[in-house]
Amino acid sequence: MAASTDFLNCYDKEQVRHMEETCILVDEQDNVVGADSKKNCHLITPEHNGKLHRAFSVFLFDSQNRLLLQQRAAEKITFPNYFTNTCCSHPLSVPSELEEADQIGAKRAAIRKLEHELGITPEQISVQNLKFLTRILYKAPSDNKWIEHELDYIFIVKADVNLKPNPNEVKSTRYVTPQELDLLFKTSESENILLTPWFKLIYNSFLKDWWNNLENTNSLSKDNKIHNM
Ligand code: DMA
Ligand code: MN
Repeated sequence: MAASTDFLNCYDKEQVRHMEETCILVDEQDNVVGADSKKNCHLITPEHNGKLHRAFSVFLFDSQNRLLLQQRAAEKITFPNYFTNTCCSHPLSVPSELEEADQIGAKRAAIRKLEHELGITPEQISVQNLKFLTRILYKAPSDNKWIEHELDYIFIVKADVNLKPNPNEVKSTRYVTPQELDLLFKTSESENILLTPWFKLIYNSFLKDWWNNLENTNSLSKDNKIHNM
């Protein structure tokens, strides 16, 4: 058995430890169908191109309506050094994060990871501050070993926060206006700036509309659809 995980030796030890977390396996309608390790959920093997699992993505806007971006740490096993939205991860297969009413399980996971990745303490953002918008389904390879295949819950939050990024997770952070983000997307190829595939999908579909309605987030209705992207 030990030999089968030897290929993980080339990665950061802390990130390899996180690969033992237990993610929630779902079908394309978001019904829970099981649980498996973060490693198995993201690994490309002869049998599986990853395994579809539940995830979340947070988009945090400050009081000037700027979006907080993070650049993933070089230590990340998937999508290292990529720029992306504020915070992403997975609810775990534990009772508190499996709870589905009001997307509370995914919200609890988001609170946990906002603190772990960015040092945003739960006193600064609570589950009540997270607004659920929609779910997207997508698949995107990171390299020839690792892949994302997720049913991703999207949350927005408006808050001014104190950041204390965890260097094992986050290389840098930056607040952007819509114009600055457009420029980042336009120049990303020529400037060799990496952007995560899920952030690209959301930028190209929903983000403008959300950004235009931040003053009245109640006008952004909660969407029961799962968008297959
Ligand atoms: C996974 O994010 C979730 C999405 C929406 C891509 P991640 O790779 O940052 O997860 P983690 O922080 O748990 O490694
Ligand atoms: Mn994932």
